[in-house]
Amino acid sequence: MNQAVLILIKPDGLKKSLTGNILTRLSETKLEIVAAKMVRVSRQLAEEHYKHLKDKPFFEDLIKYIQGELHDRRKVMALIYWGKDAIRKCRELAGATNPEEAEATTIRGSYGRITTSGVYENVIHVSSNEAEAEREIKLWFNPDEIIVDLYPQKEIVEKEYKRKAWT
Ligand code: IDP
Ligand code: MG
Repeated sequence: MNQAVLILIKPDGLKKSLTGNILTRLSETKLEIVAAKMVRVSRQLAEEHYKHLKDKPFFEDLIKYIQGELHDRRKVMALIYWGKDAIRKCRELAGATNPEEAEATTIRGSYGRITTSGVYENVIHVSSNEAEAEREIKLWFNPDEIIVDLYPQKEIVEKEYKRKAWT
């Protein structure tokens, strides 16, 4: 069954120059990358992405972490991988949420750490199931940024829509 999954290379992954290593590891899955971009993460986007954790004691630190405030890198790399069993394959490669518990051969086991203040710096986000993947992909991407049609879409005409153009 073909699935789409949202991958984020988190600010610690970018700061440690791990983008190439992580993408190389993910290429073992033989999945197809169907979207990729750098994103400056607003507080609103961060809170919406992690809304299932809103009541956790680490929520505020998590929001700061994904916004890059702990690493002086205010960006993440967002990608969509697509193909057979994409979620299971990517989550297996990513490893456990707690980087100290993640198998040493996984991405989080290789590159993650827990800071002295208790932040799980686990370098990568991977959607946890199909419903979450759809919710997250629709949050992070517009349909025209994805090179396949993942979900039903419509055409809209926006009047007085302000955007930047090349001078
Ligand atoms: P996942 O990223 O493996 O799907 P989630 O439970 O969805 O795990 O948690 C989202 C993120 O929140 C984790 O990747 C990690 O950065 C952070 N997190 C989760 N649990 C803890 C915790 O107990 N302490 C600190 N940070 C946590
Ligand atoms: Mg999760």
